[in-house]
Amino acid sequence: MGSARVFLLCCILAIFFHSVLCAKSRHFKWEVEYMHWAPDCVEAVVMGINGQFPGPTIRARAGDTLHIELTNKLPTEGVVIHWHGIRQFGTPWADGTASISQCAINPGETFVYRFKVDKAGTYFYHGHYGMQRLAGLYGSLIVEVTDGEKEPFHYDGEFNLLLSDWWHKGSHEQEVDLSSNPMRWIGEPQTLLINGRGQFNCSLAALFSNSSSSQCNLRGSEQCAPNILHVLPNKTYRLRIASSTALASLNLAIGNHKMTLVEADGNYLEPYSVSNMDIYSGETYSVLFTTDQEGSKNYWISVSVRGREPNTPQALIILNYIPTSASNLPNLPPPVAPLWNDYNYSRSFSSKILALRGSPKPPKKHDRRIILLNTQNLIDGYTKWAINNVSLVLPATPYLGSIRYGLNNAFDHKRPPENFGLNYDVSKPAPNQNSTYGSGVYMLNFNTTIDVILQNANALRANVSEIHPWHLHGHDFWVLGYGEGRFNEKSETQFNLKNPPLRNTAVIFPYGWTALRFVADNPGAWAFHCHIEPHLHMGMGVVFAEGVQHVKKIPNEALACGLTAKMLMNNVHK
Ligand SMILES: [Cu+2]
Repeated sequence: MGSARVFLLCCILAIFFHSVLCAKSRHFKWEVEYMHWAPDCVEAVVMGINGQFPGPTIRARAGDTLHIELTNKLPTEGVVIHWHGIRQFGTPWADGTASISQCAINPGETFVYRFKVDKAGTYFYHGHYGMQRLAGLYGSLIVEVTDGEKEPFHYDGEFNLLLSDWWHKGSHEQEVDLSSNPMRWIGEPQTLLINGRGQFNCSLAALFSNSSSSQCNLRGSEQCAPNILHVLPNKTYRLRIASSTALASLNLAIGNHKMTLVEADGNYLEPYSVSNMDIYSGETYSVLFTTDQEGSKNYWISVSVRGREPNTPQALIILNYIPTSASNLPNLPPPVAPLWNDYNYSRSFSSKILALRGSPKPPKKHDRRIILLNTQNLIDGYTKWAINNVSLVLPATPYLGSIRYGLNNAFDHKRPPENFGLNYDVSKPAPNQNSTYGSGVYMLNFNTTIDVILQNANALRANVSEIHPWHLHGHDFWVLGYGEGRFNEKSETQFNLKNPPLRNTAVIFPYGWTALRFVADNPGAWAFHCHIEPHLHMGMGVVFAEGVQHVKKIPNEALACGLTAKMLMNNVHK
């Protein structure tokens, strides 16, 4: 019997006997809608899925195919959902990026996201149109190892923490604020949320805080009541952590407990023991901790802001040792994060994240190196972020369709710049702060090795340089290294080619550079952008495309806008 037949037979058996021999298809029907909710005890309007906020958690096994039938129940705006960290091999139209992989789904319409989750790990999903992530469109996506496979570590139980930040001002007003002249910055979030829950007008740990905040008086059934993690003594637990924040960089700690990082962005790490950890927007982690502390007490898990002067209280939840009552508040103060601007601490933390021994290694050499300068600029007085002095404006026709079908005029055909001026001083505000809008694409030769050097610089104001976590769609990249100041050819000696971690998100520190390497082996058009949503909204991103001629037939539903819609109509009428 041929292997194809064996496979077919196996699948048929699987369907009949619910056997676990083959990968499964998992079907979901989702409706996205606005709804009233009180994520931080203050009633607001959030974007929910099937009446839930955050959206439902998807659990699947590596190799499964997900079918998510997404209906847009928003009254007047489009929607898409991006499956963050899933590479979409063979299904680039399911990446869920408006104007890049597909047309936004119109109100009342349905789009089916059908794709394979090929690699075990901790992932999440979120809106990728306008500022819909800030509005609350996100949820967890967890891919377990295939039956019979084992993780390279042991644990007795697991918890899932989806981190986000929350503003009381709605996302539409925020969008207008950011696009105004002068720009009105959205400011720091009112509340940090863990699994969509936080407390704005009270504190779980008021006992220990110097502020005048009152002790929360929650019964546990409120929408803002914290999740409590119930654990047994002397066991090892896995915490799956994902940050969907629109802005905040975070630090997480568990009172009195050490944590061991074992997975990041769906790739295994050399075990790394820490007492607290930084988490940037777009990153995911798995950490292990052992409940080896005094069992008659409970402990705080705290999440704090880093990298920006904090104006948001810590988010807190309780680690409850069974059989101690969960209503006994911990008697020690919640763990405090390192100082918000202690970047040496952040750099040291990030540079110790390394791939597990035996992980795939990067190619030794690159075929092409693209250097991307990150600056804040002005265009006709409007404040923008720009990459090599080009601020990204997304076109009306998604790139995937326009490149695949050779539709000229869908976007700028001028090649975006590969580098920036030799004399540019990254430590000072730019002498010429003006830049331009652009929609050009970095066309990558299929199967070549690309180095990207992200170069940070001074923003518009003197002595200001911000953190930017960059996220690549469609690929994982190796993080070859971080450095300070301007990257030059000698900086290459600092590259780690031995055990660099594979990630899909990597941060650039103030005034520094970060070097990434990836193989352009996934036919499609892919966003690469700062994961801080207001920064992306202000133009902080680029688009890569490779091997688009190898992309199979794109579903018409992904093309029903702009020039591709015209093309479809002409084809029908011919
Ligand atoms: Cu940014």
